[in-house]
Amino acid sequence: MNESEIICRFLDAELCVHPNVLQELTKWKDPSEIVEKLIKSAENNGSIITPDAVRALDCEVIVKKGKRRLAEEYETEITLRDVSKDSPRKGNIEGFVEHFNSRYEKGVKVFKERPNLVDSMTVSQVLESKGKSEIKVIGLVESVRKSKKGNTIIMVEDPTGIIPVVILNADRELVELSRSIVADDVISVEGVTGSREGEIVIAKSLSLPDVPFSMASSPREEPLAIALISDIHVGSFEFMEKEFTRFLKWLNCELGSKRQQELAQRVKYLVVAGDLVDGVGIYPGQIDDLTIKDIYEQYSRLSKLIEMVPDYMEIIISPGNHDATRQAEPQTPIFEDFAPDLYSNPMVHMVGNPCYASLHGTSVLIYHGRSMDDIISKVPGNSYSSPDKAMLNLIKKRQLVPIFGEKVPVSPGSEDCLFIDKVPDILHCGHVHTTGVLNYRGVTLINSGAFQSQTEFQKKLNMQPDPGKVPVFDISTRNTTIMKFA
Ligand code: D5M
Ligand code: FE
Ligand code: ZN
Repeated sequence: MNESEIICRFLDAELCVHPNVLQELTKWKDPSEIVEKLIKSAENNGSIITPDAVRALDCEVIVKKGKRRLAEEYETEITLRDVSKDSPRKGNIEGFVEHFNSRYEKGVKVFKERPNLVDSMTVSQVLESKGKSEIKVIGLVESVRKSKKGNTIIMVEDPTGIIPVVILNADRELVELSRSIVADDVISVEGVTGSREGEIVIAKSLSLPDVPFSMASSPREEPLAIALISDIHVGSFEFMEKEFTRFLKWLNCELGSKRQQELAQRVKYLVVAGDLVDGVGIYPGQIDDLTIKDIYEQYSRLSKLIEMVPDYMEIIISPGNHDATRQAEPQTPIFEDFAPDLYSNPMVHMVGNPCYASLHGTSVLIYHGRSMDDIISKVPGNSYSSPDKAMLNLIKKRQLVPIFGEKVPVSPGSEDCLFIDKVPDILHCGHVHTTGVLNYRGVTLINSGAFQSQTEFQKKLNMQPDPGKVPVFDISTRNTTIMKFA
């Protein structure tokens, strides 16, 4: 019903309508129901429909329901780059060689954007430089160890050779920095060569590819927001269905304070970073922890919940280690046969893990975050209680899976598509079931927690999840609000 249709309907009923009421009515998706109610209520109450008449009818609830949400007024702007499709995967030794060569090349490219590293040398050039001289070199870390005297030795290699880089114990600042360096990091070293038993480099400074200062693209004017979730674990005994339903109600602007509902009506995008269902056969004894033991039924239940998301939103779904797709990263999207109802939902975009999504000009790098288990257990100073700080390692190293050969299986390809070649506005992870938000040089690092309470396994490990929270990123202010549903 448009404005003139509304006026005509009231005129037919021999009624006039106050301009403020008319203005309100035209904002509603389908005002016909309320127009009829107003006509009926006016039968004994005079001939003008006033704002008071609307209030007297107590139809503000209907008003809210029928009203077009702010996010509905905006056309979708979405582009996806699913890196699992970037380069062919090769599961052989040659594939791994190409993969790590590509990691090195991508690292060099980032470093060479810095004016002071344009003239960096190759390892063989360093080995050939005679006597004591100042050098700059970029390479992959082959290993990190302590010498007998307690100095740190990092073996740095590139396609031309390998050289030990020594960090003297006295250099406390550099020692501290080196504690976060792991094998296969791409690093740059500035130092001096010293030759006693073969060439070595004494490091003066070390750096990771990192993020340039002031990377942030200019914020958008649209008053839209992105809600970020992960680790729903439908099918698990610990899936928090009540809290998840509260989240869905909030998305529908049916729950929360006025301010919270104002935020809800600006949500245009919902991003899900993996572990949608609990899956089957993920860990020994899991069967005893499942309320839904059939994976098809788990996805079917999840799809029903996802259908409750308002229809003007776009939903991007990326898999995690509990989902039905290959386990090696980059992961392909959840297989269609397991989740047909997600594939047939027109609001849903099924992508791989990781994936770059540009949502109204805001770039989101979605990665489930399995590598964070290794970061937290191997790199000093990281913990499950600060997932955002653990994510700092990923963005500084510009690598989603820094540690190879531990918890995360990697599918090698001619390109290392786990290297972060485009710095995103948001890096979104899940997996560790704790929530955290951190701003780093214009990049917002967000871990979206979970909708699963503590499992038996996590109890044994004394892991404390922090479930039922949803970070919501405002694209115009770049602020993140954490909504709590637990
Ligand atoms: O993982 C949720 C968190 O719990 C993540 O940090 C790993 C840890 N976790 C859960 N189950 C296991 C097992 N069986 N071994 C080691 N670590 C585990 P999620 O991917 O949701 O299971
Ligand atoms: Fe999970
Ligand atoms: Zn996980």
